Amino acid sequence: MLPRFPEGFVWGTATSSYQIEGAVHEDGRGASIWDSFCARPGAIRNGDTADVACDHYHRWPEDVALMAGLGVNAYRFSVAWPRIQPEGRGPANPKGLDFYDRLVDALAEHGIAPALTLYHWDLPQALQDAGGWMNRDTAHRFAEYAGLVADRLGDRVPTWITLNEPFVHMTEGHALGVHAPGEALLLDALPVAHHLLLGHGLAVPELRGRTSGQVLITNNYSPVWTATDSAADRAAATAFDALQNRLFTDPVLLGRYPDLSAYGVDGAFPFVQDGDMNVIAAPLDGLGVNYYSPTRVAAPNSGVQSGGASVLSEVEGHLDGTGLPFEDAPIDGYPVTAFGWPVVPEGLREMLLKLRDRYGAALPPILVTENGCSVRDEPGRPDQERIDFLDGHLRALHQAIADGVDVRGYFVWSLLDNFEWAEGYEQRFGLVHVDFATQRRTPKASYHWLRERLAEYR
Ligand code: GCO
Repeated sequence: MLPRFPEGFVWGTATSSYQIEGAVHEDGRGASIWDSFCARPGAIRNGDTADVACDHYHRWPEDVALMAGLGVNAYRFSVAWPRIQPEGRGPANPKGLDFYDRLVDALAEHGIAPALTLYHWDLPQALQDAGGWMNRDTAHRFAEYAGLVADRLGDRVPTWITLNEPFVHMTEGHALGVHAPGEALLLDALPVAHHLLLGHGLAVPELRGRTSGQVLITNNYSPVWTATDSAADRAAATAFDALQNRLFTDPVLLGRYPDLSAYGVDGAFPFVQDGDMNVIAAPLDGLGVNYYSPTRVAAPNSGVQSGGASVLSEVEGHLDGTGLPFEDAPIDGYPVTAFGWPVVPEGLREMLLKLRDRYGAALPPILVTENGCSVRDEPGRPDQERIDFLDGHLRALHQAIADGVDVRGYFVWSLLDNFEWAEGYEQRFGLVHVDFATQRRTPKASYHWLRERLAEYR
């Protein structure tokens, strides 16, 4: 048995449009930066694309039935901007909105509350061609898009998440180039951070005018550990923490950027215009926390190496020679996922306590909007690693709540095995196995384990 969670706790699963929908040319959908990135030779492992993915665009009734069978009371999904505005601007494509309209109504029939993410990285290619998030105008295009979606769905969606993980989108997509749009700008990508935040801030009033639902932003948070207790390593950890955990949180909760002097950024960014920070700090109803693993860093050129695993493993090779004020120091002594990420349930509690202590009264209620693990799933072999992962993290979450952190819900990443970005279909995060050759869905042992736990709460 798991410990009892507060009355009314939200239990959900999470997905994203590009990772599950497929149907990339259907019903007027325009090209996204991920369609373009997948076409780059060598960009995606095994040359995989999300042209079909989980074929959720056609199989969504079956997937809603899987959620209902699991017993969740919420479902976090994202809307594909290129389905709503194929060129990123102008009137909405009715067929694009119709898809999400049907999905939202089907969820309601099963008592499943939608948690809608407006942007999970699939920018219309036409906007990228006009500069993408390096172009300040994209922030205004995002606000327009948010209004069109809320016009149609505002009456039936109680939870709105503007952006998913802008930190990952900025760093992996624009600084290192290992995600779409494949820009390797390093610190010249900082305008992307500001324009993503500005888009968030401009979208909030567009939502407020069209929905009574709660509005959040979602970041992925990682407690930052040091390789040693040296002053140099502690400075490296402070610098990395400013990037990963503060760059997209301080502005929205405190109205100011964190200290980025370790990155040679002194004073105000030249691309910040008067009034921007007030727009970005539009009051929120909640903060979305994605948690996977802690990060351990050392001072550059410290030579600290170990046989351990790292959440930075996917980009480690791209960090060399960047002149960044930190380097990756792998973590030893913990089980690791198939992705090579250390499994540290206590890190979730540590991060939630850090957020509580760092932001105090400025911290709104929290939704854990993603938590899960990749497992080398084999048909017929129970995914006990995922059961252990979920059990451990839910116990750590329960302890954080007992410590006084106001957490309202938890979403498992992910309902389905899906397209894991540059890793293609190599990494399986689903509670439900997907045979991508046949699209057959098979609930895993973890699906049944979670179903039983949720039944205990009813
Ligand atoms: C992220 C994204 C998800 C990933 C998941 C596993 O956090 O990177 O929100 O799209 O698939 O986190 O990496």
